[in-house]
Formats: sequence, structure tokens, C-alpha cells
Amino acid sequence: MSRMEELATAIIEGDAAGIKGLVQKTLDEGSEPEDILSQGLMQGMEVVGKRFATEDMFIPEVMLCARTMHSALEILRPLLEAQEKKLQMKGKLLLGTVAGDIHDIGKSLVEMMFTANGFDVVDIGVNVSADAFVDAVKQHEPDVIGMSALLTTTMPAMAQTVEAIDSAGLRQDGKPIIIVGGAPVTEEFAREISADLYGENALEGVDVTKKALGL
Ligand code: B1M
Repeated sequence: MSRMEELATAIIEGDAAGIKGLVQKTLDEGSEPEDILSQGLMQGMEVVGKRFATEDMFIPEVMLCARTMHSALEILRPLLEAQEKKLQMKGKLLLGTVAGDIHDIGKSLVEMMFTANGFDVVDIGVNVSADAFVDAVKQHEPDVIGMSALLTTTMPAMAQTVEAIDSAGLRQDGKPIIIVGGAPVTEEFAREISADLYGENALEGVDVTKKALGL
């Protein structure tokens, strides 16, 4: 089994105790943090998703896989951030997973990539109601508002949150910019709900945001 397959297997088996050692060993052998993420850990999570869908895996096991992923990300975070770090602050991102939705792994990656690219990120967590988003926008005055949704059933909450921000008069002349993402979210859906931007993955999210801000 290759090292990348071992990493994927550790995610699938929910080896929360062993994952950090394995990630470190793979780094010590010279692998790049991005490769560990995309060719190892994410491949494992892909399998978890498929097994979850076909009921070969159940919530407690998937939660363990998610915990394992978070442990691995703890090691990779400083490395990914250091690699991309630009000195100048690019702006402030307010980030949360919308109401009814507790998935946070993709959001963590978005947080990491924006931080790595010089954004000040305020992460307001998961299951964030439209009202809580509105309050946080008032409090933090971000340049960018980011929303994540992983369930088709919580996509409407994303639409409601955009609407609540607009109704509160908090988005004027396209500022702050609203970016949405998450597995079921599409560019077309983003347009439908009047979000400004869509990111298929965390890095694309950073790229389109930087472009929109003229950076
Ligand atoms: Co959930 N779950 N889950 N789950 N879960 C999915 C999403 C599902 C696709 C699994 C499946 O059936 N195949 C399915 C959704 C089906 C649908 O709606 N179409 C599903 C379901 C049904 C559920 C429950 C309803 C199950 C139940 O209770 N019966 C339940 C809902 C709980 C809730 O939120 N209310 C539930 C629960 C859970 C766990 C708690 C067990 C756990 C979450 C733990 C956690 O996050 N801390 C979990 C997990 C782990 C998954 C899967 C397996 C993995 C998700 C993940 O972390 N992916 C997932 C299957 C899958 O997606 N393959 C599944 C890795 C992550 C890096 O990717 O989050 O997509 P992702 O993020 C990507 C991009 O989407 C993008 O960037 C990231 C990559 O760079 N992105 C953005 C994300 N947000 C962005 C924001 C941006 C830009 C880009 O700008 C702001």
C-alpha cells in the first residue's frame, strides 16, 4: 500500500490516534502538504461519503472519520498557511456553515486557505442562523461573507441568509461580497440566490474572491 493509500485508509478507518504520526511521517519523507490533503486524506473522505450514502457506514463511524480528518488538518494547517502566506492583510472574511447544517471540514479548509492568503478570518461556526449572520456582519464589518452548506436541505437556509443580510441593508453596492460553497452548491445556485461568488473548492474560493476585490 502506498503512503497516500495508507493516509486514505486511516481516514476511512477513523484512526484518530494514529493519523498525526502518519501525516508527520509522510511529511518527513518529503511529500507536499497539498498532496497529503488531496491525494491521501480527501480520497479517504470520498470513500467515506460513498459508504455513508449506501449505508455501509453510519453516523458514529463517520464522526470518527471527521475527527481523524480534523486531527490531520491540525498538523497540515501551519504548513499550508506558511506556504501561501503573503505579508499584507487582504481583508476580513466572516465565515460560517448555515442553519441546520453542522458539517465543518470544508469550512475549516476554506478558513485555512483564506488565512494562508492573508485574510483575517472570523469563523462563526456551524448551524449559524440568518439572524446570527446578520448580527455578526454588524459586529465584524467584513469585506467578504462566506457561507458553507453540505446538505441539499440546508441550501434554502443559504438563500434566506443572503436575503436577511440584504433586508438588513448590510450589502450596499456589492459590499461586502458574499461567497457560497459546499458540495451540493453550484455556480447557478449562487446566482439564483444573489450571492456574488461561488467557490468549488477552498482554493478557488480564495482565487475568485481576490479577483473580485481586485487583488
Ligand atoms: Co454528512 N452528509 N450528514 N455528516 N457527510 C454528506 C454531506 C452526504 C453527501 C453523505 C452522503 O449521503 N453521501 C449527505 C448529504 C446528502 C445531500 O443532502 N445531498 C450527508 C447527510 C445526509 C448527513 C445527515 C443528514 C445524516 C443523517 O443524520 N441521516 C447528517 C446531517 C447533520 C447536519 O448537518 N444537520 C450528517 C452528519 C454528518 C456527520 C456529523 C456524521 C459528519 C460531519 C462531521 C463534521 O463536519 N464535523 C458528516 C460527514 C463527514 C459527511 C461526508 C462523509 C464528508 C463531508 C466532508 O467533510 N467532506 C459527506 C459526504 C461527502 O461530501 N462526500 C456527508 C470533505 C470536505 C473537505 O469537503 O465539505 O465538500 P466539503 O468542502 C469542499 C467544497 O465543498 C468547498 O471546499 C471544500 C474543499 O476545498 N467548500 C467551499 C465548502 N464550503 C465552502 C465555502 C466556500 C467555498 C468553497 O466559500 C465560502
